[in-house]
Amino acid sequence: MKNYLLLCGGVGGAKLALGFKNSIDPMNLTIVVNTGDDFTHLDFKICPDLDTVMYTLAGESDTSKGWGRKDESWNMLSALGEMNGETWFQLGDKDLATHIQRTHLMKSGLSLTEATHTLCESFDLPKNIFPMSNQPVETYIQTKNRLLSFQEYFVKLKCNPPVTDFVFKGLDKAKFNQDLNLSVYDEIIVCPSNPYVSINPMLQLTALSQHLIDFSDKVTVISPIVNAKSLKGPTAKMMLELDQEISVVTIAKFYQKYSKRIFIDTSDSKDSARLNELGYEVHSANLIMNNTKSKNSLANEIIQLLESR
Ligand code: FO1
Repeated sequence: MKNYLLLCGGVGGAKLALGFKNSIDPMNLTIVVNTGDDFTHLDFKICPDLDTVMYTLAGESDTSKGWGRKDESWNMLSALGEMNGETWFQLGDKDLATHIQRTHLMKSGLSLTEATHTLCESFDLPKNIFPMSNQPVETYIQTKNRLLSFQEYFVKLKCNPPVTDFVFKGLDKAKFNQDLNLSVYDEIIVCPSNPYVSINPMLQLTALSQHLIDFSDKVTVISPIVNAKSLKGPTAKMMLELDQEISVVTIAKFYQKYSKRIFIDTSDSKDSARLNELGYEVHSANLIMNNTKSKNSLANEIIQLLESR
């Protein structure tokens, strides 16, 4: 079995990561997660994408919302609201325990990777989930009038302000996770996550982006655009605001220097020839992962193809 590295954002990426978890030995799977959405809220260190991946792989996620924990209660948030505290970012009681524990672990000196692995252990998960960096990188959204922090844009303003650009702070100090050795991976999968705000922060880390450029034959992109729409979240809306065509072609152009292979949904097959022209080997599959079977079968299709390469 080959060694697989998954580059993963939140909800869409976590679904494919679960398909991989169900299909291969954890020894052969490493999941690197975006931390550009991380922020400090009410003095807690919150890592939404790491938690989405961790909860999803542990079978603990709220699958209807995509984020947070299943069977959640909201007593703390209600009590906080009664005190006129900040409730725009909804923290469930069980989810809050994760943020309390992570903040405590990091204040006592653990790196984000070590804190993530301690949390993974408590969810009976192997230690194969890694933050993209142990140093903070913060995603900001440039809108016409204002530069917004990611969660202000995403949660407080519900992705409403039109986007003109993306800004990443902290890049002068941040390094791609130095606990990982990129040369051990045979195949690198770009999960169906938002290219602009979930994968882009990782591509700002030179060691990773240079590796992807140097080994682009090992990199397979799974499109987050299906039937010319976003699978989830604001990808299509952002494309429109950036004057880009809402299609798999825009995804392919975004990753052109990093990848030579793309999986698109069968509903987008009409664009195959244009993707070939951009230098891609194109594979069609069902990319809608709305149940365990479809998550597993997409992961299996990708694995079967790449094992035979
Ligand atoms: N997303 C929301 O749309 N509203 C929320 O109130 C919210 C709370 C929240 C709490 C913990 C957590 O880990 C994630 C949370 N998210 C919430 C999701 C999250 O902010 C975004 O999905 C990601 O940052 C984008 O990948």
